[in-house]
Amino acid sequence: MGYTYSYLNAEMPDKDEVTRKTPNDATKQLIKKISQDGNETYLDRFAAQQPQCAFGLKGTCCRMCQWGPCRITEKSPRGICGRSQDEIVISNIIRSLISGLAAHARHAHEIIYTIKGIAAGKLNLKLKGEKRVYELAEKLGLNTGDKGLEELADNIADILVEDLNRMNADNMTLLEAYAPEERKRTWKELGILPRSASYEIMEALHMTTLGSCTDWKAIASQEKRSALAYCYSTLFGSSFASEILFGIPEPNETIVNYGVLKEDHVNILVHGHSPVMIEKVLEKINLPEIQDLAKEYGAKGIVVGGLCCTGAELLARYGIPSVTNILGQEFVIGTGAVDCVVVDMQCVIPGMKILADCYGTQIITTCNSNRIPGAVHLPFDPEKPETLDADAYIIAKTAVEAYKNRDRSKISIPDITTKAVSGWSYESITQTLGGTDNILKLLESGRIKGIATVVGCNTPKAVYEYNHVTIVKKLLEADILVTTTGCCSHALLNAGLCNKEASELCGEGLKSVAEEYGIPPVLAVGGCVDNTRSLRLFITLANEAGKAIKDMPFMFVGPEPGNEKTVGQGLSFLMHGVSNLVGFPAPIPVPIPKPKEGAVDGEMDRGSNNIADYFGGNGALEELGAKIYTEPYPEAAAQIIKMHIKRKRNGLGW
Ligand code: MSK
Repeated sequence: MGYTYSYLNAEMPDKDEVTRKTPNDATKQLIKKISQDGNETYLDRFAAQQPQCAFGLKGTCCRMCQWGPCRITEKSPRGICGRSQDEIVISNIIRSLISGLAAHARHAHEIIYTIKGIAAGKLNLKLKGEKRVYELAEKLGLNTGDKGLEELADNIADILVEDLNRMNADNMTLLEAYAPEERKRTWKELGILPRSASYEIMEALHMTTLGSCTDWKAIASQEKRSALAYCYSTLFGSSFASEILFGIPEPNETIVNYGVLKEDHVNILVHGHSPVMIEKVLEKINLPEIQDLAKEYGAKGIVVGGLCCTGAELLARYGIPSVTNILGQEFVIGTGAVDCVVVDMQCVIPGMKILADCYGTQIITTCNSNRIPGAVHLPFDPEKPETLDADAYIIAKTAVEAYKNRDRSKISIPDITTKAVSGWSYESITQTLGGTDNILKLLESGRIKGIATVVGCNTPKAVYEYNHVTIVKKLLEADILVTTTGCCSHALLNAGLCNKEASELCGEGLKSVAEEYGIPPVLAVGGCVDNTRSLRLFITLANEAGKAIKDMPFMFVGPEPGNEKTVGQGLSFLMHGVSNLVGFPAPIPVPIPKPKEGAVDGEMDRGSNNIADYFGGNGALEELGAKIYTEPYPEAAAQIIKMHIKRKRNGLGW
């Protein structure tokens, strides 16, 4: 029996329901095994947290000063300072958004300063993304002259840093270079053009602290400004910088899922978001002496597997098998076969270390922002990179040495692997499908009805991976092409939906396209910052059609929202006119219909509140041409997406 929250119009699953309905059999096996081993996971802690705080779930708790906390009820409609529900709810949302913005900015900072370190000759790494460097140089109007690759990359890095840090009112350079003209006009009219990540974080915190802004609409405008800073400084910034550093990925075939781990091999997992240190560690793992060391300890070899977005990036670039996502990180430790997890930044949950201690797994942290007590810590700092090579060597050696400490009585690896094609970039999608003009023809003819980017985290509030997989299967049946990133991509990869044979699950139109062009119907485009690749595709296709994006049959879908970073992901697309479908109510009171006063026939009044009406009603629609739909039940969610795409096609006369 799950947990019912009537004031959210939603139910949440308990452990039994997750075990029954989660789509990956490997997960089912591991949930049972970990329980039998007497250990707990997030599922047990989620149960212990029930019932969850109604004020927190609705966003009506204010902790932005030390007078409170204040909670909004019918009896107390204002906080002690006089703040209303609207001001509190929108302030909570913007604070989530800028936390996500700060996380992606930190990611961008590490990658961009790595480029600068290479250009300065301080880092023993090579730039692999020559193509992206020259494209960006041209797009940003740089004088290439007789500059070498490193110098040009350094010039670009300076521009990316400026977009992170600008304090004056100049426009953001990447936004100017990549945003559609129609949108730039819209944002200018709305007065929401951002300065930089740092400035908008500062302003958002300033506006929402005690005694600052009490106009919820002004805070909503700052929300939109911050979302644009998020999109163009930290998503585009991180994604482009990674491509400069590691190259633009190419599609590759590989094997994924828990069964890639091998009992008689050293199993090393890599986890997080910023794979600079890992790049070096991989180099060291391949050294003959490290391979020999593994054999000395009795292992037949070394397996490297990926978790979360570092996993998604390595899968995209090198075909390194990915295993699972944020909520699978405890399950994979429960195999008892993981010798070491090397983590960099973000989405590394404390529960993983607790479980690692139960199964004798070594954790190594490589980012000063992500320290974990009891873990070996060897941080990478692009501004002090002198020890990078030596540290990477120690990490590779420590990981291999952990094999000899493994408790062999607790090993059980689900024998489940899945074939997948990954590594789709903006370039490879457009080239493989015959160019943007041809993709447009496929859309117009209806062989592809629309494109949905289905992305994001997992949440304990939904059956693990069930929403991701159920929604996408329904979209494929309806001839809707899917792009995916991040934790959602792991669910879809493991479910076999990123495999060419998944064309069998598609409607006739999409099936024929997948077979003709040799693509899977779900294109895994990388880690969460690589949502830019789908956004660029939407921008170019709309441009090719001579339409605004808001008129095109596209949608952003976040079926299992979890991290604070997801707020900005959805809003980035919303700002461009792409409507969102979110799989669980955001911390905004849900407008629940109420019996009409004096009505005798059960007639209801539509429920309403300003913030829900803005994002899910006419407010955002009138300003941006897009809105946010919320639907926790995946079958109903798929129906909403199909209807949305159909409406857009009707509008275009397609
Ligand atoms: S790892 S941000 S849980 S997608 Fe990027 Fe997954 Fe969300 Fe972290």
